[in-house]
Amino acid sequence: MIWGKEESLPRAELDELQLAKLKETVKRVYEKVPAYRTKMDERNIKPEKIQSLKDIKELPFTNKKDLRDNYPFGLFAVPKSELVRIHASSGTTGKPTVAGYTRNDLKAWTELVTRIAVLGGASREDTAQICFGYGMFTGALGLHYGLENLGAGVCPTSSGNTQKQIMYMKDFGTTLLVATPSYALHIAEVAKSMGINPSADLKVKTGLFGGEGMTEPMREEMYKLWGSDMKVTQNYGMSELMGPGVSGECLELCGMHINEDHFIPEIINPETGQVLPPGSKGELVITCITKEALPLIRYRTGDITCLMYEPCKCGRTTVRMENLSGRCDDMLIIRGVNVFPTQIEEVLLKTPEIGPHYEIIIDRKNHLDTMEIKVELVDDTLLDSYAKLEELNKRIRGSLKVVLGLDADIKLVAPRSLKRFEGKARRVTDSRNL
Ligand code: DLL
Repeated sequence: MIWGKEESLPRAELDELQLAKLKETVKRVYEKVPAYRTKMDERNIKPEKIQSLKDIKELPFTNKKDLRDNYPFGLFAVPKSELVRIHASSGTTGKPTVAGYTRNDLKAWTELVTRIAVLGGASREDTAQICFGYGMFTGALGLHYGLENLGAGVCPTSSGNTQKQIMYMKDFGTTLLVATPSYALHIAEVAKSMGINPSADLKVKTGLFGGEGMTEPMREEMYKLWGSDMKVTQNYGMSELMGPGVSGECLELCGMHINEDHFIPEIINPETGQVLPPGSKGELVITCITKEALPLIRYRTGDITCLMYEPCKCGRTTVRMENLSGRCDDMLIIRGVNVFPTQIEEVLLKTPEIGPHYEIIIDRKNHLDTMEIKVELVDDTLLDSYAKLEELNKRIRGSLKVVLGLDADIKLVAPRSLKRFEGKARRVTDSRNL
């Protein structure tokens, strides 16, 4: 099933629709948002300059700093009285970034998340458990309304209290799980420690995961724990842009379909700001073309991906974004080498003796960057053999060296000894600037 007719429009029709909405949005922000008017005037761009989709590159970028400088509501294009919901993204430094929604924005958001749920194989027959934290985070309420709109039964269990989550899962016959991928793995692990085999004793057959990346080995880990017949997809979004609902994988698992009738994506070189041709990897930039409250223009997401325009077997014509390689600001520079934590994860999770939990600790000793990676053994069997542990340590180190060109100090730790996360996992500690 395809939920929205706009998901399978011929490209020419989609272009036409995008251009009309882009023109309207640019005119509106120019008239209603002083910060945009100033930026556009500085570049001598009037809304009439936008005559084709290509002209989007004339418009100024927006970034997190613009949102912070205009905290909380300065970039909003409607008066506060029009807002019916406000969310915020915590961020790690400074003020949060704030997102507001009018009644129409909420309607659109709900529809877009329903599309994402359908893409991932959800149906009205599902009993869905939302294990994202309810609160200012957009994940929980976003998925909640999208799934209700589809007609699924929604249990807002929120995050945490994992044993109780599992009790509900069992007693309610939950069939669909919404969580960050790391929390989904943790739930399965706790279930096992309670004597419950997630694939045999629970009914969860669909996982809609998002809010953080899920690499392919991590997806394999999901199949191992939750059952090989589970539909495991991930979806992407950002609070500033809307929350979940920007894009999601279909069951063909070949990238995340972007809801292009609401968002225009571009890929730029993060250093020069230059727009890159289709197929190139770079920073994702998104323009919101239907939002009433917060229509961000050319928002620099900081996320690294590439766009794929070839038709998808699922029948949708919307462009797909490759699963993220990381964020521009996730990129670690270690002894001059650019390293994304996802590259490390790919190597680790291909090693059968270790589980999906790890910690990367970067430091500087005697002016030299050091990288320590703590990885957890899957089970206790290796702990008795020093020789086997040494062999494993060497093997992981060797594989990392091949992929990263860097030497890392590997610490193998006992099963279940590393910290677990109920929301987004934080696996990297960079102590160099502390
Ligand atoms: O994480 C919105 C969301 C919630 C999307 C639930 C999907 C499901 P923020 O808290 O503002 O919003 O964080 C946005 O999270 O820029 C990415 O770096 C990261 N992120 C979100 N989804 C994915 C994903 C929500 N599927 C930031 N893969 C984004 C990789 C993701 N990273």
